[in-house]
Amino acid sequence: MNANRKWPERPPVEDEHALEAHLDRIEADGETRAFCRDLAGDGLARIDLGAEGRALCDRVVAEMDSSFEARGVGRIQDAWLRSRAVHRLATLPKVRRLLQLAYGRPPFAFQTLNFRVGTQQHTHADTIHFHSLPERFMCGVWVALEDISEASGPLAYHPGSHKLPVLTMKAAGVNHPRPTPDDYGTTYIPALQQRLDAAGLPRRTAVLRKGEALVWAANLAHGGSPIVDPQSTRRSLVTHFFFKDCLYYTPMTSEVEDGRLSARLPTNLQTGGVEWPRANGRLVPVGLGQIVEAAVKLLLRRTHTV
Ligand SMILES: O=C(O)CCC(=O)C(=O)O
Repeated sequence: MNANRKWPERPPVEDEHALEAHLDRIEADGETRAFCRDLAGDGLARIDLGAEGRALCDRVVAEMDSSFEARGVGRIQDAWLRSRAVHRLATLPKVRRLLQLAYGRPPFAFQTLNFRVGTQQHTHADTIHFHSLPERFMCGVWVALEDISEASGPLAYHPGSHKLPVLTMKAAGVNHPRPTPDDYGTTYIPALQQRLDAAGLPRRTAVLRKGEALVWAANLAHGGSPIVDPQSTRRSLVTHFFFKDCLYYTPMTSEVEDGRLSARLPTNLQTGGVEWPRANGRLVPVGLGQIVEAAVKLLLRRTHTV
């Protein structure tokens, strides 16, 4: 049986014309409708994580802050492996429920990133780091672990930019057969900026309260704005999600137009296992490096799956 048969081939939330019919079909409540309409229109939607979310933010800060003391540590990847609070916040049922309704496939968190101060990251879309076939079954969830100030270098984004065509390394101007991470800075970042300028899409910043989350669509252009107050903190947790039964890959090192995709073997934070990539319902081979990395995570993780 084709394992993909029961899932949509395009996320309903990425298909503005089909969205309203989808919301009626699933008998969506008011909160879900508002969330999906924002995500469809702007490529970004806010969720209030409530009292549980705010309490978890405090726990994450208490558990993680000392890890940033080592000089030079700017971000901590996959702290969910050792922090129960990070794991819980990254897999909150409220967020998973909204993602399931918006995308029509079960979501799964596959990685977390903790930050203590603003990232000042170049504007990019996650579709250059992580993508899927069918396309756009990926999103980011950014949680404010404290009240964010404008001076701390908040998340910046271009509403509507997710509707632009996905920019691949080749489309950005990388002409050699094996794109490298260096090509990202020299070619992809300026090419994306040029596209945004040409499209005239405005840039906004996200000044959130503790316990608020932002979901961004896979192709939304976003990054970190400049830090104005060097003493400020901007504690945040970013969780990246894929959705069930897709082919997961790393576009930056793929030749997308020629069909040579660097397949990924993402961990599923909810189950603690891996999600083997699939194309048309069939398992896709992944490289040995991916298998070793996934095995190490399975060995390292604590037993706090949900
Ligand atoms: O938090 C930020 O400033 C940017 C985070 C980001 O772009 C990402 O994790 O993809």
